[in-house]
Amino acid sequence: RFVENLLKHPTFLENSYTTKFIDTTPELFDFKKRRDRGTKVLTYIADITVNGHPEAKDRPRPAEGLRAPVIPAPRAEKPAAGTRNLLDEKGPQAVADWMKEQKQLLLTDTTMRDGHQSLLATRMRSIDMIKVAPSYAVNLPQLFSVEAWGGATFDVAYRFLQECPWQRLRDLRSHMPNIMIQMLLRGSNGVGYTNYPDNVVQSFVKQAAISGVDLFRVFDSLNWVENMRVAMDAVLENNKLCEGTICYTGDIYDPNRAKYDLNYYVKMGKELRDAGAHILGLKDMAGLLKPAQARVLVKALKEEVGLPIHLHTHDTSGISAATVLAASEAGVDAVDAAMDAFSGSTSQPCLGSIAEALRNTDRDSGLDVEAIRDISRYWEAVRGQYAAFESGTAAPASEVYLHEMPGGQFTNLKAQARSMGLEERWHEVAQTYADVNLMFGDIPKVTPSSKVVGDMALMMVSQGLTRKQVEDPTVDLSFPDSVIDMMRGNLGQPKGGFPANIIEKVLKGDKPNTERPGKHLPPVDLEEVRAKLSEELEGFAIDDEDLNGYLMYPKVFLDYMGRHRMYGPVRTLPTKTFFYGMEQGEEISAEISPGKTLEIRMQAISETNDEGDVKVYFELNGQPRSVTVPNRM
Ligand code: PYR
Repeated sequence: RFVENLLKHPTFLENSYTTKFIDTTPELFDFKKRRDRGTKVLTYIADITVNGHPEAKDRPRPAEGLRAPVIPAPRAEKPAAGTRNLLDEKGPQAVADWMKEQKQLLLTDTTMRDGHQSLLATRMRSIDMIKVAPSYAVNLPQLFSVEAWGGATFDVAYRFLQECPWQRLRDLRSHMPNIMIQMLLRGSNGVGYTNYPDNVVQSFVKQAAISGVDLFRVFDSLNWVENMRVAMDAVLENNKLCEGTICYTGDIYDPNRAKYDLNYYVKMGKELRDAGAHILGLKDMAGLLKPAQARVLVKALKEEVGLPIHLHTHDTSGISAATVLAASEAGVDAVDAAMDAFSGSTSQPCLGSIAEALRNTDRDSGLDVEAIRDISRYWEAVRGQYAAFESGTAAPASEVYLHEMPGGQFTNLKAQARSMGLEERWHEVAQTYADVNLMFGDIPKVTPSSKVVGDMALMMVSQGLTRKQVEDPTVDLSFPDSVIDMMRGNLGQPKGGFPANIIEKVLKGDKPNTERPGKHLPPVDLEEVRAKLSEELEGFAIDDEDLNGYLMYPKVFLDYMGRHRMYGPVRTLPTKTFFYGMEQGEEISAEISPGKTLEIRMQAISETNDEGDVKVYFELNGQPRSVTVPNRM
């Protein structure tokens, strides 16, 4: 009865238990028998069918009669050699040299990382990516890279999708062996929101390289190169491509934002080159880079830094394709775009349209535009299944030039505002976000600094505070933890530091650390952590992927493991089943491991009994099975 007891326990219902909780709650263990994976998966389906998925149940549902995603037919017999082959055969410097020799504009597809991070709150499941990966390999081998890992996808996989992010990476790697897989790495913040000890960052990068990342886009949320070196060195040590990245903010033409002038970016570009970057990334995370400025900036960076340049932007304003085309004319080497169905709005500009715009010009991407459309049709049907996570942003918005929120944060912050009852006051949140930025000294805003600005803005709007009041030394305030942490120097330093008045107010006289945060963090004893974790998980063998996942997000990882023990490999379920359960008479199949497929038919659901339980009847591979779950509705 372990599962039933656990399902009923109030802490489980809050989705906040860990395996420690299981250890310290022995009443759950009066049923010890190990259950098979089939039963675990049926338990999950039964629970979601009866009670709904907590993330999806009060949100819009997918349209009735939604067409199933169709995997595009192969257009060649086997995958042609691509950038991954070049990297493996000749090494990272050869890829960078090759980039500079190309006439065509190289394109990265971001659909599997930033596309859904920016449009669907990062909720895309691995199965939807892995199914189409072979089509990329065969039909679009000329893609420069596929951004498919890192950023927010890492913790969201564990936290909300009940799947292992490392397994996603390995599966994509094996299904798409010829195209480079690219990840977004937040420098010393890894794929988290805080600075990690140097050896944790090094260990994470090494594991990511082993599991399948070829190109690491490394940035720092305050554009502090000093805080990027550990991560960049680790990439170089693992013989992978290091894309040292500038985060673009402000406007190089705006005299009021003179801090972020052309010289600022050129200087940073040179620092990154000198730190060993193979490629210079230009990450316009909010979509602020305007076409004319892109032309000037790209030209200057190309001439003065000398590295190939890879541009990333967002279409929140609606004019990012113009920026991309201007950058292309100025000689940018590679740009990010998202497959048509996952482009526009807070995501990247449209890959198919960029390829079309350049067709028959000297920068023709060489991609098969029909293959792009095939794949985009697949993504269109996939996107429809995630209606619950759409933000409802209906039109481009020039307001982005006021608030400067990153595309990956915009929809999350809006959801946070909604949950605090501030949805109707969104434009106030936007203005306050801009005020907070200036109050903090005008900083780049990208994970995690963007979260700090967002936390402060939401606090000010909800408490009716103005910038003047916050800055007033006579007004006593308690600041969000993230603000205190940043002012202590734990995310590093922006150009010129944080303003003295705000440090004084937030830290109440304490002195901040202005050195690199990692310098003061002692190394973690990795083997000791592994042994303790294994003990906590009752002897479960902790491999390097699990260890690195735990080091990034200890509690999130333990919660994931606890649920995994109960629900088994639910990542193999179709997306509709994962979020909505099954209907009576419906049949699905799930390949839980290579060659082992569960054929599941849902037969019936009983009435709720006196104990509040419901019995759900299935056929599993032809055999009748039933599962009892509590009715919590
Ligand atoms: C991330 O770090 O997740 C961004 O998308 C910037």
